[in-house]
Amino acid sequence: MAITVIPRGDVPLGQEHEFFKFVCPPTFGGGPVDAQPATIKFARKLDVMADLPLPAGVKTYNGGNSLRLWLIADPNDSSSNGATFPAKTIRTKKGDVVWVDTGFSFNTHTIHWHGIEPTPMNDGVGHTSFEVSGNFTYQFATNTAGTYIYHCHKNTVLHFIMGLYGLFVVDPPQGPKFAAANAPGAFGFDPVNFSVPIDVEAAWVPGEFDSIWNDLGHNAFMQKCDQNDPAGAGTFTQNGFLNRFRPDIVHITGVVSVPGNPITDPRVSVAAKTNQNILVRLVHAGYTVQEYTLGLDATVIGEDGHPLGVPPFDKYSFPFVIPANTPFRLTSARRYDLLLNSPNAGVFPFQVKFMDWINGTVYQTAQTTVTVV
Ligand SMILES: [Cu+2]
Repeated sequence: MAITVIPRGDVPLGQEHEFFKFVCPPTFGGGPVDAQPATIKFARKLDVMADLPLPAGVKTYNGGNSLRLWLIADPNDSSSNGATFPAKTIRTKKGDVVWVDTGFSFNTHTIHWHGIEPTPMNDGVGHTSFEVSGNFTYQFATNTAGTYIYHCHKNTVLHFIMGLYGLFVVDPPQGPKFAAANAPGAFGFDPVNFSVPIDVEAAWVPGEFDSIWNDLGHNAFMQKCDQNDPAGAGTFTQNGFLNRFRPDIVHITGVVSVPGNPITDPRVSVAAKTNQNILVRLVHAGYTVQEYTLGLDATVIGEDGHPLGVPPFDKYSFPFVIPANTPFRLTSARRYDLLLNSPNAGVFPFQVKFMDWINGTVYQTAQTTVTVV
């Protein structure tokens, strides 16, 4: 398949300064900036290369049977190098001060803590702070219970799609068997702590690959970084095709979908009993518009890392119900915390349509199920 290289547009005269922040992030490393005592510590390592085998019936654009991924590993986990896709979930409690000792063994990278809102020095957005070479200890507080993601933010469109991301969960103070929620009269709601108990927890993280991108190097199409000519044409992102995203392989939580076959892998399909509280953390990890349809009523109790209707913001939001079989959509990096509870046994389908973000073309559809017995 021929790839059309898209020429970079000219920077309009007089607007050069608006692009200055995208010029040449410096590199930096070391311990935490303005260190505070940590209440919890993690370690992560970037990037570990691994091949994701493709199931029968799925191939790359040139007939390959696997995708080369760049992964975030946990160096303290000896199983399979600690490298998984998506990366291992980081889990803290509301009120924690978190240190993440991060080592970068290849190229430069960052980790962006999406939605957690650390200080700029700790937020891993290279173009507003620095890219890390060697190692850096990120430090931040997790003050709001909810669902987040962490991901590399260097040459972001490419490094994200190549696999450099994972889930980040902030539990309410009572711990991981609870979700922050405002649900009077339902789900075993605790009006003192504004929480509900969780019997079964799952994560649906639908994402996409454009397998043509799989052949690219870490710095593909990045600017040439001439510090002495910050407004020169060569200093901006170069001609390329990272703005031409045509996903040909899709997955839910790292399990590649075979078109027409619902995913049965227990990392994705959900099993519960009648009247149990099921919390599904639905995380959009791609660049399409994703349209979801679930065969059960779902109460959205949290959105983009914020519990709905929970003080101190209870005046401004409230949980809402998405009725069964009603399509709903999310866009890149958005998250819904879905609370399910079925009084009836059954196998309930969940479907994701991956749609072009400009013209709505459906590239693929992935399915899995919630089985209630
Ligand atoms: Cu990276």
